[in-house]
Amino acid sequence: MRKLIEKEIVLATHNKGKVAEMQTILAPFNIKVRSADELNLSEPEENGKTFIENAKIKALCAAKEANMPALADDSGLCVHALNNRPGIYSARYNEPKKNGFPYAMECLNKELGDSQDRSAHFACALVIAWPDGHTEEFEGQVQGTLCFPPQGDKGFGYDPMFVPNGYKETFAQLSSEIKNSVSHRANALKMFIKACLG
Ligand code: ITT
Repeated sequence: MRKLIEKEIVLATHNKGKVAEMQTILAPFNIKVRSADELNLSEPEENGKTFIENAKIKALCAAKEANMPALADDSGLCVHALNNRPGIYSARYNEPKKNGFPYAMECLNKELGDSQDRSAHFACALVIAWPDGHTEEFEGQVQGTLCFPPQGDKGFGYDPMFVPNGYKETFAQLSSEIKNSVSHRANALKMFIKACLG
């Protein structure tokens, strides 16, 4: 396991919600965290078959372009009654970037129909890559239940539909402190912090 000795990294993501959460969780550590938008980094094609493969593509591309360690997050919502779809295709499921997440969530709810099983999990693969091509991988999950109609306006993406186990409100209603302590991203970041910053 390679430790991060550099004092500056780039987050290889163009998703502002992810950037905000990752910057908050990494704030107590003494590292300067830059964003991909800030450094004008390109968006490589995500043609992997797993969260880890896609995170690796993004991290390696950003590390080479920025010439500094890059931390990428590939994540998604896995709905159990739909065989874990949309999964790695969550950002492409009914084109939420074009049609909005309310529409994607409505489609998801329609697909579920009258299924009694509303369980789901968010998955997050984190890969840190160095400019020399070395990578380290971490995976986190959070289990929960999907509700409809969506509730709350915090967070991003599918948060208004997702009630994490042990809570009665969605990630979009709960405080960012709670989401950032129990989420898939928080769980993966805790592993990264322990392994690479500890
Ligand atoms: P980058 O590739 O630039 O990181 P992206 O948004 O395309 O940005 P992904 O390919 O990893 O990122 O897709 C993740 C999808 O899963 C996207 O639609 C998110 O909205 C959703 N998602 C991931 N984490 C989430 C979270 O914490 N809350 C709600 N939705 C989430």
